[in-house]
Order: sequence, then C-alpha cells, then structure tokens
Amino acid sequence: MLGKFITLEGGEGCGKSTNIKFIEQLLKEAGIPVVLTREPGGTVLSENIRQLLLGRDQEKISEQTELLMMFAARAQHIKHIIQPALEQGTWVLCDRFTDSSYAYQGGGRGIDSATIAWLENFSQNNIRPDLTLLLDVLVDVGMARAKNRGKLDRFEVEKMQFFNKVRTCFLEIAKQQPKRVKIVDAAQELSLVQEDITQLIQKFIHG
Ligand code: Z5A
Repeated sequence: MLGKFITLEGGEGCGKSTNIKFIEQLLKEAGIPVVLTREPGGTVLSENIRQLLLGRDQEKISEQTELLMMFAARAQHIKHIIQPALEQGTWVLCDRFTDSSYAYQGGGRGIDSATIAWLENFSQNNIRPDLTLLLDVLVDVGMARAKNRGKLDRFEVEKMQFFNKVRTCFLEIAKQQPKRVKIVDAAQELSLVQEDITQLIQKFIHG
C-alpha cells in the first residue's frame, strides 16, 4: 500500500472525535493527502448499518448479530473507501476499527477472540492499521464527558462493568502489539493530550 492507515481507539468520551480532526490537520500541514472516516460507517450502506447498531428503539440485537453487522459494515468500508485510498497513496485516518470489535464484542460481550480473528482475516483483504493511537481514560471520567453530549446510544447505556472490560481489552491489545498501538493518556487536559499526539504523529511521519 502506498498510503498509511492510522486508527484512533478508546472508550466512551475519550476524545477520539475531537482529536481525529487535530491529527487530520497535522497530516495536512505535512503535505500528506488524507481521508477522514469512521467505523461503523464510512459508506452509505455502512452508515445505515451504524444507525441500526446505535439505535435503541428496535428489537434486541444479539451479540452474534452485532459482531456480524460490525464486520459487514467494515468489509464494505474497506472495499469502497479504505483500500482504494491507500492504493492511491492517500493516508486513511479512521475513528475506530477492528480493535473496537475485539474490545466491545470480545471483551465487553464475551465473544471469543478466535471468532473475531477469523472474521478479521475473512473480511479485511489483509488491510490492517499501521499505527493506532489508543486514547486511554478511566471509564467514569470518559462516561461523564460522553453524558454531557445528550442522548445516549445503545452502547452508551451499558454498565460500568461492560466498559471496564472494554478498557482492559484495549490495554491488553496495546501490550500485545506495542509497535503498532501507542497509548495516549487522554485524562490530561486537551492541550497536553494534543502535545503527546503531535509527538507520536511526527515520529510516525518522519520515522
Ligand atoms: N463499536 C463496536 O462495538 N465495535 C466496533 O467494531 C466498532 C464500534 C467499530 C459508536 O462508536 C459505538 O460503536 C461505540 C463502540 C461501537 N460505542 N459507543 N458508544 P463512536 O466512536 O461513534 O462512539 P463513541 O465511543 O461514543 O465516540 P464519540 O461519540 O465520537 O466520543 P469520543 O470521540 O470519544 O469523544 P469526543 O466527542 O471527542 O469527546 C467527548 C467530550 O469530551 C466532548 O465534549 C469533548 O469536548 C470533551 N473532551 C475531549 N477531550 C477532552 C479532554 N482531554 N479533557 C476534557 N474534555 C475533553
């Protein structure tokens, strides 16, 4: 691939949406062409799947269905947005990706990681992130931030225990894959978070 693939991960209210725009700006200032996208979502079909996944006014979605919907949205997203961009030399900056499936559907819902790994191999055409920034914050701090935004989605109404399992799983992934996954202390004030992000991105760009 000519372009690089960067993902942002973390729990509720960790600041992904805030910081992804900041990273986009850093890349643009470095003269790097970049596409900003998100999961679940990124194409018309995948955004429709997102609506179904996040909505609360419908029949109960089973754990298996939830996982398959995440990967259906992802396969479409990779095929139509991520892979073509990377092949053209455009960098892709994505708000969540497969680490979220391991953390939420694996750690949170209890689906075994071998099943998720099988789907990852089946649906991603060998596309994997080159760099992942894990914005880590204590669950209660992140939830308090997220609650300030108003109506909660189908994930945000889960209990603390669920989000603690999600966080543990993200931290475990970072421990297992330290070259790819860099932890950012997202509990700091925003300017300090962005100083850390700038250092990591500059190092990634310049090697
Ligand atoms: N999901 C899944 O289960 N499996 C998968 O494979 C994938 C996803 C891909 C939607 O994701 C859901 O999909 C998600 C997991 C599941 N669960 N939920 N909920 P999402 O990324 O769209 O939703 P989200 O996690 O709630 O992210 P968000 O809404 O975009 O929030 P955020 O990006 O983490 O935070 P933010 O909007 O940038 O910041 C939140 C607030 O905090 C805001 O007011 C900021 O101004 C403030 N903020 C940010 N940083 C700071 C600092 N440093 N200090 C103080 N205040 C701050």
